[in-house]
Amino acid sequence: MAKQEADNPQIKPYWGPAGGWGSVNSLADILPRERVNPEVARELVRQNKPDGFMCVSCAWAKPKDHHPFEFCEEGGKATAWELTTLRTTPEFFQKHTLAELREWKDYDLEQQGRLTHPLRYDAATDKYVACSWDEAFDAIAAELKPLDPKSVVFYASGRASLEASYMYALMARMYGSQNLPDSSNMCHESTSVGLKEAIGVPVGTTQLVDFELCDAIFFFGQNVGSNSPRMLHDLRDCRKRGVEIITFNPLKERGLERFTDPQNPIEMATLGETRISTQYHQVKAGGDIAAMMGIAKFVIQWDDEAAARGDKRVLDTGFLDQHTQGAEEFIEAVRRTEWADIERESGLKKKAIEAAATVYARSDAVLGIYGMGLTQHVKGVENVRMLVNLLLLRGNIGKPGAGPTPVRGHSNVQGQRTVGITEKTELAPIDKYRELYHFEPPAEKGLNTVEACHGVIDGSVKAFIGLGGNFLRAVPETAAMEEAWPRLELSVQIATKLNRNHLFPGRVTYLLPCLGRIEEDRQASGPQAVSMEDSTSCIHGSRGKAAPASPHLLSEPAIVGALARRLLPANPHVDWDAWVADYSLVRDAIERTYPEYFKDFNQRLFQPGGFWKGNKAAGRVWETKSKKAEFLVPSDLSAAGFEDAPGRFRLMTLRSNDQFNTTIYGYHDRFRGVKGTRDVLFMHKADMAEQGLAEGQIVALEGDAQDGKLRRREGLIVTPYDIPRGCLGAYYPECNVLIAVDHHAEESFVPAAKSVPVRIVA
Ligand SMILES: Nc1nc2c(c(=O)[nH]1)N[C@H]1C(S)=C(S)[C@@H](COP(=O)(O)OP(=O)(O)OC[C@H]3O[C@@H](n4cnc5c(=O)[nH]c(N)nc54)[C@H](O)[C@@H]3O)O[C@H]1N2
Ligand SMILES: Nc1nc2c(c(=O)[nH]1)N[C@H]1C(S)=C(S)[C@@H](COP(=O)(O)OP(=O)(O)OC[C@H]3O[C@@H](n4cnc5c(=O)[nH]c(N)nc54)[C@H](O)[C@@H]3O)O[C@H]1N2
Ligand SMILES: [Mo]
Repeated sequence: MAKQEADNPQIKPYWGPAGGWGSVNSLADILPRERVNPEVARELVRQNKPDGFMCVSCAWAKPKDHHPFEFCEEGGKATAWELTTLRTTPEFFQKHTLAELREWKDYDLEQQGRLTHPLRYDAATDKYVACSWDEAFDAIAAELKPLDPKSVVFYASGRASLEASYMYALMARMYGSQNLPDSSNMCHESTSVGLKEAIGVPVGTTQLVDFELCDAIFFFGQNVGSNSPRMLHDLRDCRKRGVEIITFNPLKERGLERFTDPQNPIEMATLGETRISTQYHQVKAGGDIAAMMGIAKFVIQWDDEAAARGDKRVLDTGFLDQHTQGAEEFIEAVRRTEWADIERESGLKKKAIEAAATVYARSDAVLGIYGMGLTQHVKGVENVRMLVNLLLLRGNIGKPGAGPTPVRGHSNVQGQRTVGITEKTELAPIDKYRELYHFEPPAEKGLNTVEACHGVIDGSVKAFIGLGGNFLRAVPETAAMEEAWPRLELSVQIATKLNRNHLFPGRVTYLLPCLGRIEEDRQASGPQAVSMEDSTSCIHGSRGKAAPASPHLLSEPAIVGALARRLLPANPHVDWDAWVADYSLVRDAIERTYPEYFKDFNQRLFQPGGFWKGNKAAGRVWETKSKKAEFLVPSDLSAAGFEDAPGRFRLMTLRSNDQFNTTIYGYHDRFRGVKGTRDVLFMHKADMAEQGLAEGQIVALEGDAQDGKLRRREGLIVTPYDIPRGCLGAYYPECNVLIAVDHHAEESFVPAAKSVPVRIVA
């Protein structure tokens, strides 16, 4: 397929709802482009259903009582993307050197279609050439054996199944490496750290049923219309029950404003729509701690007044006494905080915060839903802790209809952490590994994503294995990372489509094509199923039925098993071949390793709605240091982690409605009114005037990290937008070049992609 240029840029406001006809049209647009085969229609009906396959897009929960079509626009696009009939064959690679392909856009690379053959990089011609699987595995094992395992990174991108992930983590540790970062390190690691410290579990405490029981939802920094559209059904049902939805987001995201259900013929025919948010607060990027402090301040003030009158208290004092630690200190800190500071740091007026606090104070069961708008900040962990503080004040954790509800990204990112893909020793099942497989796992902490980037740049990382993903494109510091990558001794990528990371070879380089989840996975014992864990800790089986994109593809478990067998000394306690032949044996191993989560794993694999792994905090058992739920006094009202200064802006790097992370489906961002381009800089009109910029003017951004390094992104179109003063918006991954690798969340090391200090260069 020929390269396709971005068409005719057009930027104008979008007035329609999320979902609706726009969503059907957008799907109708991508299906022919991907030249999908007729199987797609059949597969879409099986999506997210018991005994069907679990969507490869987001991790939102899959209901027990499903809709006739349990997929959304984005899930439909993801399915079409995987089932495309386009192919990236060895002939394609014969025609193009990597130097040439590095000039292509992300969109054009993936648009070539599915990879079909295992490939080796040939430095003499600067091309990939087809090779046999045996050659690839032998060469990779031969390269890895002499290396210090601590210099090898085993990345995972959040999509691979529980079975593949368990095997991958075990292989890495048996080899001697605990360098097991995954996309979670760039995403919800602030959740995993913050919730664990505060309430003793690294994940949200709620399930789908809590949407039926809540009476208010506080919604922070998550773009539901683009990134987890199936949740719009749950939100709409909440609205129909009169649940108040209070949203905090610098941008007026359409999915949080209005929704027309594309699956409801009456809504479609009448253009009926549901108003989603009942209050919409355009908080400054990094302003959520301040906003939540303001809400807490009102709640505490009203509680003082109620106590003085002898009325029912506003704080849940019984809960605070019995279940929490640090409440007095936190309440004192809230009392000390000045309104002027809250207003300045949140960008919100006291009156607006009072309106939100009023809803909070009168609701008995509140969900706190959030995404990257909280986690991807220097104070991302404190953002999460502050949301917990707020929920704890009124006992909103561990009761029906209430609790923190992080919206996870990749479809199995939470599950990968559950089954051992983690760089943290305390999260690895060390004792079980010893007991079941008789080896001594690495004891010291492995590298997270940021540390792995440092290692690539400083040369201490010698080899990189990627189980999916597009690491080089997803991480910060693009220029230095691309410059350093070719110094790797070994670069191995397991992937379904060609992406930019693949165009940066190491000394030895292999690109290994794998089956996608929608495709039939046939092994010695017959067709296999795999499993994943959704955002609400429910585990689902998934069975692919579509014909594989090429006869030369291997499944992810088969690739990991084959490599492990060559790399590791024989161990009578691990039969990799038997596991590859029958994945139910891997599930047995997972059950033996984590009996508390995976009891009767194989029997429950296809339980409708998934089976719940359980959650201590949901039952008010707190596995924290103090054995109570812990308050935290935030260290700062701003989550940005840097001072404001004249000419310095907070850049939010965003996803469009036409992408899945680094996979670019197209050049439209329907909800934000952008057509035909991704080179957009969203900016407040008053800031434009102050900077002397005109609409449509082309500018560059420069990183303002104050470390003496030049980081620059050219060619952005200045676009007036409804965005708080001092904040800018532009698309990820093209703007990652502006992010310093050291600009990350404290403690969790999540790159702080939602407040990047930048300057505009006209
Ligand atoms: N179609 C599609 N689905 C996806 C993905 C995709 O790329 N495409 N990606 C998947 C992945 S891996 C993930 S992690 C999720 C990501 O899903 P989200 O968590 O929604 O992530 P973003 O799109 O980065 O947008 C975050 C939202 O936070 C807002 N925001 C930015 N800064 C702040 C702030 O300081 N405070 C507040 N309150 N809000 C802020 C932005 O305006 C935006 O609406 O989606 C998953 N699902
Ligand atoms: N500036 C900025 N940077 C960010 C973010 C941000 O908001 N702003 N978000 C961060 C977040 S939340 C995340 S999760 C990361 C995402 O980082 P990654 O997970 O590394 O990136 P993806 O774009 O999801 O990976 C896409 C590639 O995965 C491969 N792939 C797709 N399906 C499969 C499969 O079934 N198996 C295998 N083996 N490969 C497959 C394809 O080859 C495709 O090219 O980016 C992070 N980076
Ligand atoms: Mo993510």
